[in-house]
Amino acid sequence: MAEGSLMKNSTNGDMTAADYFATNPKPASLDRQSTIARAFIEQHASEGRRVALVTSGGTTVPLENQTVRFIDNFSAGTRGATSAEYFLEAGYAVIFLHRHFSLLPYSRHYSHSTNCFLDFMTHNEAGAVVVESEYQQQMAEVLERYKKAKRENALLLLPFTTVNEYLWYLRELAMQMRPLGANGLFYLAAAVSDFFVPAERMVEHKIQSSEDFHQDAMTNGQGGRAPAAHMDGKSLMIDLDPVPKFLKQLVDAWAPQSMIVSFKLETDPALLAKKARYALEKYAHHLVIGNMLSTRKWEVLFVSADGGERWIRVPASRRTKSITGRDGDLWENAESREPAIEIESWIVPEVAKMHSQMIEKSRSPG
Ligand code: PAZ
Repeated sequence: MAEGSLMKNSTNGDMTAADYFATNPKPASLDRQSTIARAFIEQHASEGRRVALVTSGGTTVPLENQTVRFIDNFSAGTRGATSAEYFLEAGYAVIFLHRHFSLLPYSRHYSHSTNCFLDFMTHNEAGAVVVESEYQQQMAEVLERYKKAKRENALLLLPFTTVNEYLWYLRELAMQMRPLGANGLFYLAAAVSDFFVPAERMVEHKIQSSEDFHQDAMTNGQGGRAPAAHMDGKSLMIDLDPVPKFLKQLVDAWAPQSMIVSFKLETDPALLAKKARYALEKYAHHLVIGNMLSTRKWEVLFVSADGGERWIRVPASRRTKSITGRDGDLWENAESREPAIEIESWIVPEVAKMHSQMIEKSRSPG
């Protein structure tokens, strides 16, 4: 997460998952969305289809209850949205739990930050708006895959914004997916904050920066503990609590029969393999996919109990695709530079293969 230097990790004891849900509010939309998810899962379970829960994008950490300010992170949802398409292609039904307004499967091809979707359109001679001829074929292919997913009701989009919404949704969906048994897959690509402001420490109103309008820190908070954010002179002080480790709960209690794939993001290459191994041992799930912030679009590290460690890498010659915009400008920014091969087209079939092996094993125990 990208909380920056104001963040301070509170060390006031570990909160359990049960404490978390007892003290942080359930999202207003959860029950309605849960009913929709149940019907979706039942449909696919009855057809014997595998269901993947793909999480995508970054969670926010609101600093105020009536939220003006929040902490965010870099994730655009590229990994999740791209992977979701490849899971659909591999025959999965996909629940896409994503950050509201982050990239979505299929539409992601046209919502790139440096190319407006209108750049793909033009007027024909009769004045009707049509797709530019140079984009016709690619758009027809994407459209066909999108329509197929819709026809088969194979893609369910569920949005979250805050880390609290994410955690409530994750637990609820894990419970709903239990009847799928080994046919369920969790592919946790979202960038989830490790720190948060618990409800009891959240101030109600916008934090006032002017010393003339400082609230009394203790009276503006909700409960007995000091508010997580307050002004100290001209400085904003933020004191965040650790988010309880939900992966353990997911593996042991919420989805014990499903395949669980987590992602590990690092910026220091010396730490990546070590931290991925650590996560695998600590949570005892099936696969950790490690990636570096700067190279995540062309290399990932698979760490699993059965397969050990292995890199999947797009060859150097296929790491950049020159994308020329309509006005001839070349996208040079590293974030917008897209490899000629989407690495998710290799990641997802590998994950699906491991999932097949796991399902096979679950059918013939011992
Ligand atoms: O969304 P994106 O494509 O820009 O980035 C993907 C990612 C780096 C967030 C994902 O691959 C990942 O590593 N997620 C887990 C992050 C973490 O909590 O360690």
